[in-house]
Amino acid sequence: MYQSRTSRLLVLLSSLELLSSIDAQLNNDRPTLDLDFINDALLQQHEELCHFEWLTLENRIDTLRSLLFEAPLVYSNKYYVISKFPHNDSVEAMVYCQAFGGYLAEVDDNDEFNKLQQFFLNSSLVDLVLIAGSDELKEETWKFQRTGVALPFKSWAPKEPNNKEGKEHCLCLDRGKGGEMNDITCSFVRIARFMCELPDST
Ligand SMILES: [Ca+2]
Ligand SMILES: [Ca+2]
Repeated sequence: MYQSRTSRLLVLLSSLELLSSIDAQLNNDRPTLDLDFINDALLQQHEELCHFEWLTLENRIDTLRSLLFEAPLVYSNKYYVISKFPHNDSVEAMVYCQAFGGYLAEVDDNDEFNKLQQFFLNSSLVDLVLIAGSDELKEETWKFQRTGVALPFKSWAPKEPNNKEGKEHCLCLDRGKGGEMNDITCSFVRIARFMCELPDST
């Protein structure tokens, strides 16, 4: 394989050599390649690539964020963003949030809950949105995954949490239940998205 590729290259090179010597002999008016032009074009392209790499790191992060998340809510110097796609499981959702310097949205008090609930209900695309909170380690003991701290605020929908089929150990806001809290499975749910809380919106 290597042999044949090398010999083909040699044939090609010698053909090119032959062509250029014929070209030199004929010295005719055939158009030739404008090497200066090609060189300038390549240089310009290179400069543009360098420019992109040096100047747009923040822009690229912003672009990526807008590709992955709906427009944010800004509240108390934080961004809250809802994903445009479902998560495979809650761990994956947490990794996405971490990648942007944040974590799954943690509801600390009634004010924050009201803001997030309205934000969620106003976002037309989403039926369920995963937020921080799990009772995976101990049933009915709800803690933030990131810190292990007990949830300081809950606003369960009627008849929730119901731990349906013994499989619901993650926390969401549920549009069908007025945006109140519901326990859901931590694994893939087609109609679910996730909400990240990203500190330092300034
Ligand atoms: Ca449960
Ligand atoms: Ca439930």
